[in-house]
Amino acid sequence: MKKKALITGITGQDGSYLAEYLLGLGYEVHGLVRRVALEQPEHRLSRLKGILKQVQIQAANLDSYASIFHVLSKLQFDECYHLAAQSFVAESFADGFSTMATNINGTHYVLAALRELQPKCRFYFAGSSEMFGKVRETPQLESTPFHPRSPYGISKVAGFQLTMNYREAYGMYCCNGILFNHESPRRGYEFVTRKITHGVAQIKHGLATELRLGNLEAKRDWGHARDYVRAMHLMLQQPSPDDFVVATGETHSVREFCELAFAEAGLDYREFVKRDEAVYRPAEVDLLIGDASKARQELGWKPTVNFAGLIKEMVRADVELISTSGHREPAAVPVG
Ligand code: GDR
Repeated sequence: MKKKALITGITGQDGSYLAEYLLGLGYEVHGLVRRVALEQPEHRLSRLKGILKQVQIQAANLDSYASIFHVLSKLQFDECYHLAAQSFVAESFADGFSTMATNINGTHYVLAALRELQPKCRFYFAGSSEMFGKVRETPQLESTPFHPRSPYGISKVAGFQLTMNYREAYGMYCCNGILFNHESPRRGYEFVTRKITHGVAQIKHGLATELRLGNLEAKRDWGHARDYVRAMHLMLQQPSPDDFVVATGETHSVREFCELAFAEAGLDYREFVKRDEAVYRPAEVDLLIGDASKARQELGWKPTVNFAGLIKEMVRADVELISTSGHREPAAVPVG
């Protein structure tokens, strides 16, 4: 019998890589997609274009318990990967209420509907290194206390606690991944890595003359999304549920990312990067670096792409994208 998986957020970067990975393992893959997204399939489902015929799309909205309940009452799943969220930290400062509502209630609705209808389904929650925020120790690991610095970080702490509570209160198999930043050519244009690699490609093709960025000194532990979805799957294959940090164990500044990304295109970032006060955050997370020893030991997981390899892949993909499509503007409105 084929295993059946449900992915919320299947249209996003992680959802698309995870769907491909699970299909490769022989899973039947279903994805929850908002009905409005189905009205613009070329744009909203673009990351799934290679596998659209193999995945089954279910219309539901994270803001509606009834719509989630409806999908879970029709189909039985072995595994549920809850990736859907408002995931842009800067936007969570602009509208904390909707970030909180979607991220906290959405997680609660999925957990509550699973408990009611299929408590044996294994559940993965996409926790985040943003939960560590103003870090209490370095590097950060599973036992590091949380100190979130944004409404987004707070919403992820709440989702993490809900997931833990369903595990402890109802004996459900619920896991939290604490994923550090993970990127790829499929990253949304609003995140700093893609904003930089897309900016480099535009400058290289003569379509832009500068790139406006905020805090260049922030440091992140950046891995490749394709590596990180393997860890999500591994978490749900263990004898008992647990929480795991997923990270590379290396940290680099936004400035270093710029330096390597521009150099990949034969450019010097100092000539093009301009400071933009508007993109600074009211409260910043200055330094993140993860210790994924537990995932390495207990899951047998390790990353395969390093910082330089990630940047090279992203810059080449963006330069190529503009050459082949004449693509002048990001597919999404760039904010932040
Ligand atoms: P982050 O990712 O907030 O770490 O969360 P992001 O790429 O948005 O920011 C990383 C750092 O870069 C600095 N920065 C800028 N950021 C953006 N977006 N745009 C800019 O112009 C810019 N200039 C400097 C930021 O201040 C920040 O310090 C990501 C998201 O994917 C979350 O959903 C996820 O949970 C965490 O990673 C792990």
